[in-house]
Amino acid sequence: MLDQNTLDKYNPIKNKAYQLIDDEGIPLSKTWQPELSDKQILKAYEDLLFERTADLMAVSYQRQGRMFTYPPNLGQEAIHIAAGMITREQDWLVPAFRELGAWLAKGVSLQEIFLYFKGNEDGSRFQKANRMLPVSVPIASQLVHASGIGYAMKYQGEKDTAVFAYVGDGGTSEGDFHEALNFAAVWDAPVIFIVQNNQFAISVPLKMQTRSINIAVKGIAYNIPSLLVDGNDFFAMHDALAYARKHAVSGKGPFLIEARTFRSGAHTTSDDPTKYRSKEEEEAWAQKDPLKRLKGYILHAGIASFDQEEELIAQFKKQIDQEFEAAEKHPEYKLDDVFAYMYAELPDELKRQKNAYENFLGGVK
Ligand SMILES: Cc1ncc(C[n+]2csc(CCOP(=O)(O)OP(=O)(O)O)c2C)c(N)n1
Ligand SMILES: [Mg+2]
Repeated sequence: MLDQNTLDKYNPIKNKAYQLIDDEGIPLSKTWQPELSDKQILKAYEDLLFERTADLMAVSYQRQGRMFTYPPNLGQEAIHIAAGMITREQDWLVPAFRELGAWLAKGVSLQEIFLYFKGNEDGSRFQKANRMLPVSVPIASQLVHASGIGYAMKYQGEKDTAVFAYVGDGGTSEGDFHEALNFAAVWDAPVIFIVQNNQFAISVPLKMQTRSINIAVKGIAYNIPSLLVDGNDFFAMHDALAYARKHAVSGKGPFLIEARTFRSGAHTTSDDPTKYRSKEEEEAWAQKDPLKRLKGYILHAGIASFDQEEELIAQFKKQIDQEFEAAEKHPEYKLDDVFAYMYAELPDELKRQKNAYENFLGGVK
């Protein structure tokens, strides 16, 4: 488990990422032992594999014209599975839009996720997930909500409750990021800011996003304990998040984790990354793939042999297909619903927009 000494050793100003296993999954220290049981580690691996399978299938549903859009999670799964294991029922999850495994762990169904990306707002009406906000597309806007929720939890005297708030590297250039950090720090709000630094904001590389040596140093400026972590190292992420939650719920205020990772897929299904990044860069990061590394550790530690992996993937695919088919059978929402809930009587301008849209759809409601 992380401690203050380790935090000092990894002061973000030193620009060294906290890491426990190498690219092959071999522990960097001979004396290090995971704090998780073999069973928990294997479960984490299967969750990671499930997220990857569902994510790849989501891209293929979109390619088949069965879903409008989708932001791939490929390569970032260790962050989501580790965070899912640390997040408790009573904790809040404040998402951006690229944390699939963390949403599933909170109790969101794949059917809801597919509905959302099919453009049906029922996908945001989570039936089981407790204390989770809907996906936030306006970049970084969710962070001010997260700090507000953290403040409210503290004000209401809720114990043992933290807010897990996600943002991308690009989002750290938004004013909302800085306002949220400042507010949470000043009010000791129990917020864990998880910055998924996947090296790109659509086509803008990190070096054009900031002159800071990393993103974690920005937390230090607000006097928020902050740690740069190898986001493709499941164990390092689990350790950092466990520490961050302990810190937040102890009343010491927020914590920031910069999870250094790589968006191995496209930004969304409307993007073509070959236009702005090189094969070499993609291949270098493929060596650090989180699934490959966790599998390497499991083999090295003799926990499992993976003889049944193909069967497991086939079973996952069947389950994912069933969820997608259920989303396809879900009633479509009506155009009226888009306009219905804000006003008792629709203002003229919205009447005009609704009319124009009805005409555009050729009278289809
Ligand atoms: C306020 C705002 N500006 C611009 C956009 C368009 N946009 C959508 S995603 C994105 C890039 C986000 O990059 P990052 O924060 O690194 O997250 P990532 O997509 O890499 O996970 C932009 C600019 C938006 N959704 N909201
Ligand atoms: Mg990014």
